[in-house]
Amino acid sequence: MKSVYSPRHMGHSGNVELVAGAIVPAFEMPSRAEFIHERLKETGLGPILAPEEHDLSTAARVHKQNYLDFLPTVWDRWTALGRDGTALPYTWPTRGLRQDVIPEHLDAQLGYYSFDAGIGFVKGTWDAIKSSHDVALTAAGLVNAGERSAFALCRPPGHHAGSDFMAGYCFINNAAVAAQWFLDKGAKRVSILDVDYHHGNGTQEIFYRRGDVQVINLHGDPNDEYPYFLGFADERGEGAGEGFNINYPMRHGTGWDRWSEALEDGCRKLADYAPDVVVVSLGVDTFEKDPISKFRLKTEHYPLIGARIAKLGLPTLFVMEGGYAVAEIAVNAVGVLQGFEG
Ligand code: SP5
Ligand code: ZN
Repeated sequence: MKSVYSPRHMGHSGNVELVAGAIVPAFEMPSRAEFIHERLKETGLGPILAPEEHDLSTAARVHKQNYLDFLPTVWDRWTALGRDGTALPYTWPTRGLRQDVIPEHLDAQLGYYSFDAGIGFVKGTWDAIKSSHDVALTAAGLVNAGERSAFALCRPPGHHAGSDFMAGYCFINNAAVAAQWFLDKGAKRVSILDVDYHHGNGTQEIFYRRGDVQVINLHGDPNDEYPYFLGFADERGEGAGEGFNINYPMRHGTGWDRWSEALEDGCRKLADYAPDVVVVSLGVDTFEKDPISKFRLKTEHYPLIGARIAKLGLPTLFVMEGGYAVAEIAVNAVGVLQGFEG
């Protein structure tokens, strides 16, 4: 399997996030992608390619233009206010506040375009976001050109980012952009299978009213877990999208037996939909030792995930999402890919 990787993710480093009342170094850090990159080389999974530049025209079909225009401005505007450190929001427009007016001040825009404080910007953040987007589309191009599969080693991840908001370490929704790109290249239907520990709320929101993208999510029950406000089993899509959004929320402590049943059911529904291509939002924060998650998958289970996805017999793009037990995520993420290869 070919992979796509860019060292430009590394400029997105040294940022902080708000966890349990404390500002701490962000769990989403450069070593995550570096460990996976090393593991790809070590295992000889296949060639590792550099991304080609892509413009944001496909991204603009799943994100709002004003949101895409905002992202590259954040760091320069933050420093123009005489600040350094990490650019983070501190106020959000909830019910009862104006949401129809796009505010002017950077602090207000940071809140307007996010729903949490897990999206810290530093100097290299926009360049990393853009490179991650390019990595996803370059890997999508490999699949479109006839490869059975490809791996987009995206960092930052994407699945919490919605049409006009960032959250949970995510800015551009790489998997959603890739799915849209496949459709624009002639695919009639695309399935997104999201196996990250957290619900892919952004992906769900983007495609909720559409029938051309099926979205299947296996994740921590929002009663227990971030993002809390979406990801319940009764969210099935609306209008043309009715029935094409499928959620498998699972409680803290879920292990392979229960999780793999959900994967099996999701894969059956995916096969029934008969998409032209599958995009896997590949998070490995389901791992028992993940520092921010509460499922109990073991290293031996990750190749089984890949093998089940391979059984679908469909062209497959793997897009990296979460996973935070830094050294082990590499073995687990590449384990999924090795299991796919058989
Ligand atoms: C892409 C992705 O996996 N994003 C995850 C964002 C999770 N943000 C909420 C983190 C809450 C951490 N709380 C656990 C405390 C650990 N001591
Ligand atoms: Zn996650």
